[in-house]
Amino acid sequence: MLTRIDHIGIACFDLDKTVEFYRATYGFEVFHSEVNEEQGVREAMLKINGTDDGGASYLQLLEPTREDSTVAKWLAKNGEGVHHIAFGTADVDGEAASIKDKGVRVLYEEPRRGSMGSRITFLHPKDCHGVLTELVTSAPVESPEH
Ligand code: CMX
Ligand code: CO
Repeated sequence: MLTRIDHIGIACFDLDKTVEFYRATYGFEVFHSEVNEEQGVREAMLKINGTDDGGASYLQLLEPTREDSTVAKWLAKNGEGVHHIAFGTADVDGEAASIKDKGVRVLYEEPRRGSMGSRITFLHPKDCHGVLTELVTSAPVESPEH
């Protein structure tokens, strides 16, 4: 089951300036930031709200780290804007398999590493009415140390 909008991915040329726009305009703060070399992005996650499945919904601001990355290619063609949407699920493997059975191309054989230790895969935008769609299973929340 897909149980939340996990995030909306927004491609930008300058991550720091875009983070500042979201802070100054809406008051959203950076919840987490990291570089994902495999995906070729530097990213900031802005937490918007918690969700009733125990997860949360974020904006994911993405700046490319190299010219051959998917986001750099997309920015060169389209300019800044909404790049993908991501649905959250407790079972990314099962969801990817059942969506694949429906004839939608799943881009990865096995889920890869996403933000904050999550496991992610993508569905081809041409099979999803023009929307690049990501599936996410968040990393388990670590229990506080006693
Ligand atoms: N949204 C909608 N359509 C898109 C798209 C997007 N983000 N990216 C590409 N397309 C469309 C293009 O417009 C193009 O359509 P036309 O043929 O009609 O012009 C078609 O898909 C092929 O595009 P392309 O520019 O040739 O790009 P590629 O086929 O090389 O790559 C894709 C497209 C989806 C396979 C690639 O972007 C990909 O593997 N994406 C998944 C990984 C990713 O996006 N990582 C960054 C985010 C990481 C994260 O969220 O953590
Ligand atoms: Co994403």
